[in-house]
Amino acid sequence: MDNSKQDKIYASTRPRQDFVFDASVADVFTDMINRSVPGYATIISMIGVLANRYCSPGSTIYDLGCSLGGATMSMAHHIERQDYKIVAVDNSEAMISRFEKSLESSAKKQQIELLCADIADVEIRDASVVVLNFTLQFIAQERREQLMRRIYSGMKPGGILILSEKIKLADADLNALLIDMYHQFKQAQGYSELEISQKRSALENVLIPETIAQHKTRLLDAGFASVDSWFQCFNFASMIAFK
Ligand code: GEK
Repeated sequence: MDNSKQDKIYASTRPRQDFVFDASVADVFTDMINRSVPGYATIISMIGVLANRYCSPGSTIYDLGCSLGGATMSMAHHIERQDYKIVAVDNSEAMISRFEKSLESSAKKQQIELLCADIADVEIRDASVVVLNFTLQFIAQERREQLMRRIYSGMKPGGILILSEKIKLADADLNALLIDMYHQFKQAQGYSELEISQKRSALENVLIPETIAQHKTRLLDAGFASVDSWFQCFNFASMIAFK
């Protein structure tokens, strides 16, 4: 699999269409997410470190919305114990088939189960670590609360949820500033103004960001004992919640 292809999807003018995780996105996804999510590499590697710390004997780890398996593979490489498994889920056939292919030659494949499914339909059981790395933002807002409750009830006491999201800020001026800084970041990553604006418009109805306060309230309401963020760069953040 060629994971190094450059993302040129929005480089020339194209009719406005909602963003989907199809084959053309899956083909360039590694490049796309690295150049579009500030701090992605740091978050991925810290997910591995956290998973090693919280993975308990015989437990299951869930990577919900796994795409090509960035977080799954980081966890598999960091976790020192052997008595665990990772269930990696994505509802994009294009993502799962590419991830499956890349796993064929991996020494970690015994540890990992791939599911092409909607995360709303996956039973969460005996989970010590649950990862939602930039996935919840694509779930309809009215479905988020129930998902969090299901995740919470499938987790072991002492387990952690890692939730990374594009966020919005309550203050309109600060929100505008962070979006602006983010667009400068994308330009520095080599994206043109046309690419930035076409992608933004494609994501408008698809990626619905919330404030950190909204996420915290939902997680606490779902039963989590404590929640805080451990990473933020511009309007991208990652939170940890303890059961
Ligand atoms: C990473 N976590 O590299 N059920 C299953 N999967 C879904 C659903 C759903 N309902 N909705 C969206 N997805 C990855 C990056 S990308 C983030 C995650 C981004 C999947 C979707 O198919 C896509 O692969 C992933 O969630 C979001 O650490 O592109 O900004």
